[in-house]
Amino acid sequence: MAGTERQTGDEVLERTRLETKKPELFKVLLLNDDYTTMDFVVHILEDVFNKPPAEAYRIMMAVHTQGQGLCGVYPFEVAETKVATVVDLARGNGFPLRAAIEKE
Ligand code: TYC
Repeated sequence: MAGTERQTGDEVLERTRLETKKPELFKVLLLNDDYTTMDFVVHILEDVFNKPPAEAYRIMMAVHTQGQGLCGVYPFEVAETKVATVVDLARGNGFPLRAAIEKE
C-alpha cells in the first residue's frame, strides 16, 4: 500500500499524531560588554524582540549586571535570524554587542 496510511476494511487510519511534532525551541541570550550603550540595547530589545519599553529596560539591566539575559525563545531558524539581526544592527552602529543561542 502506498504512503503511511493503514487500511482495515473500509477504514483508513491516518497517522496524524506523528505529523504534529513540536519544533525544538532555542533561547536567544544577549551578552554584556563594556562599550554598547544601554539605550542601544533597549532599542534592540524593543525592535528585534518586540519587548515593551519597561520590559526592555529590565532585560537590559539584567544583562548589564549579570552578564547575560533571556530575550526570547524561538524555533532554531527564527533564533538564528534574531542573532544575525542583532549583530548586523550592532556592527552597523559601531557596537560590539553579541547574542547567543542555547537549547531550551
Ligand atoms: N554594559 C553596557 C554599558 O555599561 C550596557 C550593556 C547592556 C551592553 C547590555 C550590552 O547586552 C548588553 N554601557
